[in-house]
Amino acid sequence: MHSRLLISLTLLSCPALAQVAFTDDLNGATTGARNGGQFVSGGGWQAGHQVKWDLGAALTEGSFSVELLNWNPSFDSPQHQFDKQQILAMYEAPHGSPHQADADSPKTSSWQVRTGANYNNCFKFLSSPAGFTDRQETRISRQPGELSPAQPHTIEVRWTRAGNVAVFVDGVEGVTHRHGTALRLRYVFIGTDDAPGGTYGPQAGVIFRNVRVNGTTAPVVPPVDAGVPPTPGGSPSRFVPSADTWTDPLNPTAVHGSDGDLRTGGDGRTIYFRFDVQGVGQVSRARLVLRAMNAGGGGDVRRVLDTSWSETSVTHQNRPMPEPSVLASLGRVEIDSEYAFDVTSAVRGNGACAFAITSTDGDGSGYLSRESAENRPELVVEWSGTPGTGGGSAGGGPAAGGVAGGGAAGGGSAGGGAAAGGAAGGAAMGGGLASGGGQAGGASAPTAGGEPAQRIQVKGGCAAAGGGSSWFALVIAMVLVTTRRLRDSRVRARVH
Ligand SMILES: [Ca+2]
Repeated sequence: MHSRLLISLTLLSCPALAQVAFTDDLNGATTGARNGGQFVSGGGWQAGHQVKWDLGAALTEGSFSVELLNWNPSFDSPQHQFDKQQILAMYEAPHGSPHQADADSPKTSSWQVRTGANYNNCFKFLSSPAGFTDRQETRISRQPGELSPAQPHTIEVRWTRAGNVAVFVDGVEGVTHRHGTALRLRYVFIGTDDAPGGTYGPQAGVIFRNVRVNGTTAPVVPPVDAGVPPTPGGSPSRFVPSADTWTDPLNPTAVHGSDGDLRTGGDGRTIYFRFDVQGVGQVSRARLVLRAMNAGGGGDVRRVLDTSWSETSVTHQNRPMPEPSVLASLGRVEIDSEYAFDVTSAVRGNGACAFAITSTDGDGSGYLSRESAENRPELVVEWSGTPGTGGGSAGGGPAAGGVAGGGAAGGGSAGGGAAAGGAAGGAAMGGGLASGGGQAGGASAPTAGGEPAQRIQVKGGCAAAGGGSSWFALVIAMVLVTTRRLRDSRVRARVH
């Protein structure tokens, strides 16, 4: 153990880069997002489903280790309920699926350890810094009974800036893959993978404990300070949050302002954003654009009048309370897809504005934060007229119609019938992503501004808040931008 630790420390010494360390004993609690499974007496977590961690930044060099109890990867093990079963993995992107990593554009890094009756007598190790074209797979065999399920076994993976990645079992090297470029790894998964349709379930009976990740990250994440100047040249102006965080009633004093992802859910987790809008004129439309990092209920967005809070101190106990009225809602969101809440009625001009997202969905959901290296949250403000300096966020009263309705700059009416749009969007989310295939072709349209992604307008438009139910009277706009390119079914078939 000590020799391996020494090797890791030597490997990682690089004074010019930031050190990142992550540990989780999985002893009755986890710092990761646990979805199913259970903790066992004596320490450890057993699938169920999955535990996922976000390291907050991609590691270009590092080591990962985890201890496995009750692990029997022999081909005849009763733990093998299927031909292929997931043990653990790391990904650069927030999804946990090699299928998706292969289809990413630009290509992203991953490694994965999987077992099952298909993999000779032990497990398969897969690594790739750049999708399918650079992936390597090795089936690592051991004699039946050589790995005793009654004993703890340690799986360790080390990757270097030179592009080498190696897997060890109990300190014994299984294989080293040599790639042309270094991996960039950020998200850790144990248990089920996130393949669309749930291709690989967890290996039954394995108990995970003592997860350890050490590493260095290249200085690729730009510093994020308060506010970003508006886009030169006028509308639309795009702002990243000057603050974002989330609060958790299960950890009422926890501060999550530096997290890479923001979480909500039916247990009361609440996401907060604050934007400092500058240099805009007459606002015709404002959208809160977010990248989902796991699937679940998208939630309801409300305005928060208090804009004096700090992401470094907000907790569940001292959180600012949102207004009662819902500005916009999203149904189910899918992983690694982009969504927009229409918040036009709460953005009247320059100044600070804040929002909160809650969800009653037990599954909850999560979005990337401003600390993310890319795909950060944005407030996209369409406006016309002369840029001003005054204004501020929308005052009281649901008088949104007057502001948004005129909307010369694309006022945002969905037209075409919300019912039709909603049906098309539902098909795109459920069918397109769940099947692992492309987007629903009929509903897509080119994105304004020449962005490579496709947008599917589900429903949208602007409406004044009347006296009726806020759920139906207020604006709901939703744009789904999948990052998935249309996939070649041949390539997908080869992934298996
Ligand atoms: Ca933050």
